Order: sequence, then structure tokens, then C-alpha cells
Amino acid sequence: MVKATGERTIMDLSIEELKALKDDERKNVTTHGTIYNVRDMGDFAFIILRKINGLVQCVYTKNNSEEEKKMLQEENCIRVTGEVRDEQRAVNGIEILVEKIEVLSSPSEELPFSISKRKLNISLENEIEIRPVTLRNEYKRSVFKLQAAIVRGFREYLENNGFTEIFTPKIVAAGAEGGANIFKLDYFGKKAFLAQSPQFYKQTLVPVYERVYEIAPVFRAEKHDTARHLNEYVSVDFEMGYINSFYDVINMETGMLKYCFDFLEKNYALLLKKLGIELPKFDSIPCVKFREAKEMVAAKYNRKIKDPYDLEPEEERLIGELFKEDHGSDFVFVTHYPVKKRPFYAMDDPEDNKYTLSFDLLFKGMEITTGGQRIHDYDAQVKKMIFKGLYPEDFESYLMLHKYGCPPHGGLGMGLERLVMKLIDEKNIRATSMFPRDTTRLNP
Ligand code: AMO
Repeated sequence: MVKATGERTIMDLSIEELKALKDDERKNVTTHGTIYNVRDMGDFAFIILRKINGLVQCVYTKNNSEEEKKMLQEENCIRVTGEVRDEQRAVNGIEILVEKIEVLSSPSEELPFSISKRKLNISLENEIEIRPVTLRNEYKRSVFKLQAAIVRGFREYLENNGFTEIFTPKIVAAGAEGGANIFKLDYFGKKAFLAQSPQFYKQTLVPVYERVYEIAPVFRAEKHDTARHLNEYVSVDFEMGYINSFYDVINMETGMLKYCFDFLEKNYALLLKKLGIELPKFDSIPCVKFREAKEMVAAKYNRKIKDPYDLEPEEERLIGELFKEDHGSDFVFVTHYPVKKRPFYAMDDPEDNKYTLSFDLLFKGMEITTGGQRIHDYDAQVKKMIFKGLYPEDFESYLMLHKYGCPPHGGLGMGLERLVMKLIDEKNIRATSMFPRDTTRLNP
């Protein structure tokens, strides 16, 4: 009888383990990977192997047989045995002098083009069509490795700060964010929606856990195709109780970003190098009120204020430029957004009830986060719902939070794809969504 013990049964060595082999262990080493690229040098060839955590160079002495040609085909999955030696010119500083290659599997068709170039020379549109293949490109797969690494950093920070991870429903009975960008579903004859955010649930869980977070997909039926909107994106949400003001939320986010960037530098230096990223360094992030930011931009760039209630993308870009110039900061918190543009759960500013105790975080001139303090008082919440033209009876389960008591609280939602997009200086959000969903795309 086979018994699973949980012990290591795949004996392949990672790149770190290959590098750490002692002199007397370096002969007759076996490792596996996919042939990423073959560089024919005449008598010998460099085989670049794509492994779990990077590329390894193998040196293979050729015999020019037909069999060899098949064996060295790109995307062959192979097991290779040979001698490991240091080679500073090779990626990762080692190479394997090949003695034996065993082909484990071969593609049935050759790739439409070589995917081993640093950046693929095709349009984003075409590249997305064949993402199952282009993700094998080392740069491309590094982008999504970075996404995963950032989430690890955030998670570690939030856990260290007492947050509990939650998993909330994505099929819901009511929209949390208002507006028309909500997907409708037929749920066994009942009207249902795809969650635009975990807003109601994360607030509901504040009286339970005090601090909660969720990193999960959310859905927006945006009808327009822009370079910064997806119909499904990953939202990094947290919510915290007993805040004194929304500045506590702002501070938590600043701490989270600082921690995450340090975490990346400590644990993913090679990845950052591969992507050519310089992480922003900062001790603090400047804050500016919405109205002042608008006026500053109008004055400095000689622009008319067209929409007094929201920031146009161009205004965000200019605020980013202005704060980079004047404060050397890639980040800026824009605070106190107008009531008119904020959802019903946002708390009004007691000093001026046309504005809310809310904020956006702009990074390199683009909104990446929205957050703020929420209404925690039942009567105030019901009143605000009615003011916004909503029916409190539609929100019965959400309102239990207010009815049965909850602390002053606030939180935020960050678009993960937008953060990565700005970090790697991509112009289109589809470059940082693994399998993007937009108005025309359900595949791959
Ligand atoms: P909001 O709707 O502003 O706020 O969304 C929060 C953040 O999510 C990102 N984002 C998007 N990313 C890609 N495609 C989209 N269509 C898209 N829409 C939004 C942005 C944005 O800043 N519940 C609140 C958050 C809160 O207050 O806790 C909310 O969802 O980066």
C-alpha cells in the first residue's frame, strides 16, 4: 500500500540548492526544467533551462544527430544530469555541464515565436490572446511573481498588526458601491449581483474581529474600455475599528506600503532586478485636501475646473506631477472628497458637510486606493441612505452592524493591478492582470 508521509519526493534542486552544493557534491547532479532557449555555438550549445524560480544555463556538447535536434526543442520538459560549476557570466552565477538529458515531454507544436526575448515584440492585444504561452516568458512571469510577492508582503504586515483574513461572498444581494457598474445575475429566480467590493462584509466583521482584511477578486461592469479599468480586478481591502480619524487608516496604509517595499527588497532582490524596478523610498506621504488639490492644479497648469466633484484622470496625473516636483513624492493622499461622489457609507466631515472623511491615494499620478471613515451610527446611516435615494429596507443585513453597535471604524480598498502597473511603469492595466476581463474579453 502507498502511504503519503509528506516527505520530499521530488528530488529536484532549486537554483539556491544548486548554488549551495559543496565541491564534492557538484558532480552527477540531476535537475529538471523546461528548455527556454537554445543558443547554438557550433560544437556546443547553451541550453537555458526555465526552472521553478529562475533560469539556469546548461552547456551541452553537440553531436548534430536528428535525435539531438528533437531533444533540444524549446519547451521540452527535461531532466538533466551533469556537473555544476560557477560561471559568473551566466544568469544566477552557475552553469551545468551536461552529461545526460532525459526528455520527459515534448510540445506537439512549435511555439508561434520564440518567447525567450526579454520583452516580447508583439502588441498587448495579441499577447493577451496567447497568454497561456506568453506567461512562460521570464519577464512576463516575473510580473505576476511580483504581484504574488506584494500580496505576501501585505499579508505579513496585516497579520503582524492583528488583522484577521476573511473570505466574503462574491454573489451578493445588493451593490455596495452604487452606480450602474454592477453585474446582474439570475440566482435561482432571485435577483443577485457580483460583488463590486467586500464593503458591507468587511464593515460587518469589525465588531467581530476589530481588524479584518481580504485580498480577492471584485467585479465592475464598466462599459468603457480604458487603460486603467478592468471588469474583474483584485482588491486589497482592510477595515479597522476604534479609529480616531481616517488618518489612522492612512497611516496604516503608509506602514503597509513601507513594510511591503522593504520586504520585497529583502526577499525578492533578484526579481526586482529582473523587472528593472526601483522601489519608491519614503518616510511619509503628503496629504492634500481634494478642493485644494484641484485649485493647485488649476492654478499651476492653467486649467479650468470642469467637474468640481471628482478628479479627472488628467488632474490625477498633474497632482502626481506637482507633488513629485514640490515634495519628491510618488505618492499623495487626496482627502475630503465631496459627498456627492462618495458612497452612502462614507462619513460626512462635521466641519463641512459637503465633504466626507475619505481619501484616495494617488501613485505616480493615478488613483490606486480609496478609503475613509464610515458611518457607525444607525440613525445617521439610515438618514444618509435616504438622502442618497436608497431604501434602508434593502440593506437590512448590512444595517445590523449599525443597529447592534459598532466602534468608529474605517478602511480602504486598493486595486492590486494598478499598483503593479505603476511599479513597473506599464501604460495599460491589462499588462498586470494575468487573464484580464474587459468588455470584449472572456478568454483566455
Ligand atoms: P473604489 O470603487 O474607489 O472603492 O475602488 C477601490 C480601488 O480599486 C481600484 N479600482 C479598479 N481597478 C481596476 N479596474 C476597475 N474597474 C477598478 N475600479 C476600482 C482602484 C480604486 O482606487 N469600497 C471602496 C473602498 C473602501 O472605501 O474601502 C471601493 O471599492 O485602485
